Amino acid sequence: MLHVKGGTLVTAEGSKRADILCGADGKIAHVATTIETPTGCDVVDAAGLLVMPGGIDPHTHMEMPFMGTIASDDFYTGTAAGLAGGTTSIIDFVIPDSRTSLVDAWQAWRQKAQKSAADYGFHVAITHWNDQIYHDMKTLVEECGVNSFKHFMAYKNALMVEDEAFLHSMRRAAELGAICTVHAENGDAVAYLQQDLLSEGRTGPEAHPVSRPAAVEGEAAHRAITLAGLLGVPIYIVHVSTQEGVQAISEARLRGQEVYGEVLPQHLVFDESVYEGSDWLKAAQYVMSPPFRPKHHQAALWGGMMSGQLQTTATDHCCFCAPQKEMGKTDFTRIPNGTPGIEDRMSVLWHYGVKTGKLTPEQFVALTSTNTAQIFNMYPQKGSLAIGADADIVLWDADAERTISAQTHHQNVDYNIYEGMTVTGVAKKTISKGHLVWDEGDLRAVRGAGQYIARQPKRRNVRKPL
Ligand code: DUC
Ligand code: ZN
Ligand code: ZN
Ligand code: ZN
Repeated sequence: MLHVKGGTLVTAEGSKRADILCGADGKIAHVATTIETPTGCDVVDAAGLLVMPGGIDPHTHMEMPFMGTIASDDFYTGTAAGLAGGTTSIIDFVIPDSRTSLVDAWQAWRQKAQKSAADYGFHVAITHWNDQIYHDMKTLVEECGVNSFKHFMAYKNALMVEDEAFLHSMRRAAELGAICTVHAENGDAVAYLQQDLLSEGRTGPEAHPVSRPAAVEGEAAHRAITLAGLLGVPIYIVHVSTQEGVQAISEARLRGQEVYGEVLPQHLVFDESVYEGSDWLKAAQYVMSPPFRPKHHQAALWGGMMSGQLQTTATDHCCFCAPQKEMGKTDFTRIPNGTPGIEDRMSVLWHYGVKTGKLTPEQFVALTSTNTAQIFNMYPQKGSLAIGADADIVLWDADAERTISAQTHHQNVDYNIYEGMTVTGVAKKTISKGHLVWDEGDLRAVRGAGQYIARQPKRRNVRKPL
């Protein structure tokens, strides 16, 4: 048992002074203004700290096989790093190859994730369509605790889904009470522009953003929303990075369509200038998709979060070390796409969002935890501080500073995109299922302590089709 004493509770609904008692079952046993410490119960001093639901990162790629290599953070190192940054749950992605059934792939990912130090769930990627997939989706939703599917409109000749298959998948998911998520970039256009650039001899990382301009995301976001609208089903767009994307989502929501959008903190902080300069590796370290954009897109992303048109933040945490990035030394299209960041999401969002006055602490909780729990139907088990919820809690020091560096981070990767950045807002202590796993610099993550989050289907208001 753990008594979190003397802190200020912050949830998506509001803030109040209160104590929390975490039970031996890993759940919140009691919440009250003052609680008497039961005998034999450890006390965690939260005086002067904000006590918030642990972060949920709904978009990570631990040990993901991708672009001829495997992401370097595995389920243990990646989730442990998350705990050090206040994130207590992830939703990762099962990426089936064309020879493996969805259910077998899900099983293989469950196996890999056994080493997780924090709780985890899975979205399952649908890359094509056939009768077996139709049946497997039902098994996944009804027997495997999967209530979301992923679609890549990018990565032609690899993960890219055709529109017809996407429609089949969206209809099937809605029938089952699952939600579809989508990486919105026009994969045909990207492939075309990549070839164009290579044929002009533009082989370096500075060509990467040129091959995936904002319009490529805008078109795909519009198309995904239109296709979902044809069927009257909800859609969740991952890593929205452009004004065009925000606009497409906002307009659809104003029409009454159920559309959600996710933001990555790195898109709020970095712009396309990261690809300039003579240091090849440094530029390659920022190669991810969607790429970093001209600066003006950041205002649209902030506006979307402040107004509630964008609901979640994630990291797309996908680590590749220098030798992996160097696979694309002579051809930018072969640089493994991905940036690390699970450990830094909450601090970076607090520093640039709450400290600047753009977001309230309550909005911060909504954006880092509660909205995700609600959309993916884990609420109130996750994303809340209610009695009976999982005791996943972060004790936040709103005034402490830390300087981010690969020298001190816990992510299994040899660089940090935020290297040298000093941020205000630090996870002082993290509690996972009632256990203190991060205590002011002391990481006590336990390999295998993380449990699978079986997510139930959610019957949604299927709207009238367009
Ligand atoms: N984008 C990345 O940068 N990495 C993993 C997959 C993705 O869509
Ligand atoms: Zn059949
Ligand atoms: Zn993506
Ligand atoms: Zn991703």
